[in-house]
Amino acid sequence: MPLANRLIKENEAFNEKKYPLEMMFCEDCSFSQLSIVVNPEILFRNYVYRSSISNTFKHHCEMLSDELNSGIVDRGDLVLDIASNDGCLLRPFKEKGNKVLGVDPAVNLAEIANKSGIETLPRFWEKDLAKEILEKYGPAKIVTAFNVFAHVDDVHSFVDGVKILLSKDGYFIIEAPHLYNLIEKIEFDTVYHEHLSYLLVKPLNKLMKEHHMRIAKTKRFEIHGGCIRLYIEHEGKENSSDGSTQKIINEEKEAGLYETDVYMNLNESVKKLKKDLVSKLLELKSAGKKISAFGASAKGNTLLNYCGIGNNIIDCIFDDTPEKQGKITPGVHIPIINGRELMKKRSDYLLLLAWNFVDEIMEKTRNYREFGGKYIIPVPNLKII
Ligand code: JHZ
Repeated sequence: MPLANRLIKENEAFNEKKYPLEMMFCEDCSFSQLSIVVNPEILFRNYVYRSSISNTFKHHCEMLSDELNSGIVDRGDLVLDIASNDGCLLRPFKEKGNKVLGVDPAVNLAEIANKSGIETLPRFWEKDLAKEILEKYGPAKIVTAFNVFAHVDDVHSFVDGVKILLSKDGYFIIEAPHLYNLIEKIEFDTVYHEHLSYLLVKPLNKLMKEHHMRIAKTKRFEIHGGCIRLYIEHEGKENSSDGSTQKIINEEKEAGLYETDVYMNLNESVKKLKKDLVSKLLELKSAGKKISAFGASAKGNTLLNYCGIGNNIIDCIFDDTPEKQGKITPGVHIPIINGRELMKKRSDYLLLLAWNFVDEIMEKTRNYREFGGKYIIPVPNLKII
């Protein structure tokens, strides 16, 4: 498979690099990981994904800042976000008077964030950086790691870095896709080289214990296809556990996620999804329908490449991200164009490659719908609206 976020120019298509993509499951600790690690310098130094494009995600971040500013963080406390992207998560904290600092290896995104007033260091998270920040800014009351923990190869060193910077009474808050949802909703397309780990609470609980930290609370959210948010504290802190973590571990066990069978069954569901989707698209195409897609998401590129859906079926992909427009997708080479062009292209069907934002996208493309446009939702089961 090619790299999911490696969008290219037409003239770069001839020497595209591909890598094996295999998900492995550990029968001892129930941790799932990819079999290979692509150099993070290649994946993350220049990053095309912008968190702020989605209003749903912006709102999600505002809710977190409201929650933490009602009794946990005070004005002037430091909130540090790892993989802070364009500053989307930190912005509402800054507006409430918290001190904020972002860390993100993507030089292009750090520049955007800095220009918009969110101080951001263009660095990978590591222990030495934690020490530097501690010296310059003091301890952080909150360290957030949203949609990044699954991207990390050495999770031990990542947690060690957080321990250095996190104040004694602070929270380290991880939010990441939950393997529970991936299996339940056949979200196989969220498997790509950036996502090295597929997370369950049980192995994370073990990891935190090894580092003398405790998952005090765990919440589940619908965003991005379903994720877990962990509130982690130092073991020495007054215990604020509320039982939610054990409850979710029990749910994972009941769903059979600590056994191999569900993973083997997933293989069969994915093959069926591919067969149903491809035959529907071919049927529409032979009936003379014009099909485009919406959202040049990373997961969309797993879906398109695995199903072999190319430019012969999908004319173009609409996307509001300036960094993505004018490029072609990896592997199957479909052109990405500005979402504003949607009405001009007169498509009959839109394949939603960002099915996790179906409500927001349908709302934003109301005109298309009112003119009779239809949507194809590929995951978990083919649905046409
Ligand atoms: P979206 C990203 O995955 C990358 P992706 C990353 N690896 C990760 O872990 C997950 O997020 C959580 C566009 N769009 O969010 C924007 C519009 O154009 O599903 C994106 O290109 N207009 C860090 O890439 C794409 O769709 C809109 O109104 O799979 C959505 O990508 C909306 C809502 C989206 O994540």
